Amino acid sequence: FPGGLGPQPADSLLALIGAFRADRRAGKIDVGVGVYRDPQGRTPVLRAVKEAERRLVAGQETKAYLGPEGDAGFFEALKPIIFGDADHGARLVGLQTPGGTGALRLAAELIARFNPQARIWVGEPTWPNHHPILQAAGLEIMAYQHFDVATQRLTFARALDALSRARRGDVALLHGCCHNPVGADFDMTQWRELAQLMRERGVLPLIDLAYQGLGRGLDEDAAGARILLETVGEGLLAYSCDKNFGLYRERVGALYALAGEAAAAGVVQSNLLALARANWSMPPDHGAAIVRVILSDPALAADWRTELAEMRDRIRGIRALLADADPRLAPLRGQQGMFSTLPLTPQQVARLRDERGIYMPASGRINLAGLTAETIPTFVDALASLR
Ligand code: PLP
Ligand code: TYF
Repeated sequence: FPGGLGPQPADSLLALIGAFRADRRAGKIDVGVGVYRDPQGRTPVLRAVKEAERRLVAGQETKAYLGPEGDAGFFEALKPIIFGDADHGARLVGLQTPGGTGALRLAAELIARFNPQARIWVGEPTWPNHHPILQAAGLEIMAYQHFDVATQRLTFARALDALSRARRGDVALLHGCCHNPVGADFDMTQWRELAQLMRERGVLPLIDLAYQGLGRGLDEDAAGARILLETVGEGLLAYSCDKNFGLYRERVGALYALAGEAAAAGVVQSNLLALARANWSMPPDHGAAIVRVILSDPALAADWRTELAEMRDRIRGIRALLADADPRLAPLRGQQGMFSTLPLTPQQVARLRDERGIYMPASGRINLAGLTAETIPTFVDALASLR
């Protein structure tokens, strides 16, 4: 191999999976990698998913290629969930992708194609994979502060300030809901203000919607994305079904592109298909087929919504218990989704792991679904012991 290769750091979140498994202490607590867990600590396959899989095994007649766009029925079936009543007609195009990650990567490559000078504005902190994905496509990242961990407050003025410095043709990456890693979402007034500013400045939204339904509800969690697309009139939306359908390893996602006019949408679509072919040719089928089967059967879809609501309610319950247990954790009540980031130093995070068997990334991010009513007192006590 050429000598230019240097070793690369492991993914800090995925590395926690192995470290936690290797720990033999009873009572260890995993608030690391972001998968939903039930009160028994399991990440179960949803009932509707099991049933859809049964139907697929029994009824699927071919495994022949589908094409770079993937499962068109899946792509269509998600539209009302994501976009609600809005009918964008031929202005809305896109394709199935390998997870939300694949959608983000394709979006970044599309941006680099249509505007090589585009800079992408990213609120910090953000999901650790955002930077490498965007950089891999050659985009220049413009970072600004989204949230202050010490005070647990959104720094909305900084977002407005950043976007008012954006150039026409720049892009803003925004978490649609359940911000990873800080749990702090914009309210509707803030979404409208951001959307208006982006419209005025000619800044294109790239919305990362990876947790729809795990915050306040399916429609509520898409409200910000809908406002942005409605107001700006154009945008990209990278979607993941891996959390809200519990399909993680099946890699189920989609990229939606809303163009100003149908003719432009057609050109965008041909570029997306070309980019997909050059990356993965076609996305994996199984997970998207599961989602299509669920959403095209009202009874299965209703059962999925029920289980999704159970997951959401459990996470909200954990937030309330933590907020009640210690006044310093009170801000967590108003945050959304699986994650919050606690104001801990990497040394304190290491102490929690070594002394108490509590696992989280060095950033202090916690996955609230890793806690239960039974483990919360232990967890809160361990936090208190640090001070
Ligand atoms: N975006 C965010 C904010 C995420 O947390 C994740 C998590 O994995 C993704 C995108 C990617 O989702 P997927 O696992 O479907 O690739
Ligand atoms: O942030 C998380 O924990 C989830 C899961 O490379 C994840 O988004 C973490 C790292 C990664 C892929 C998925």
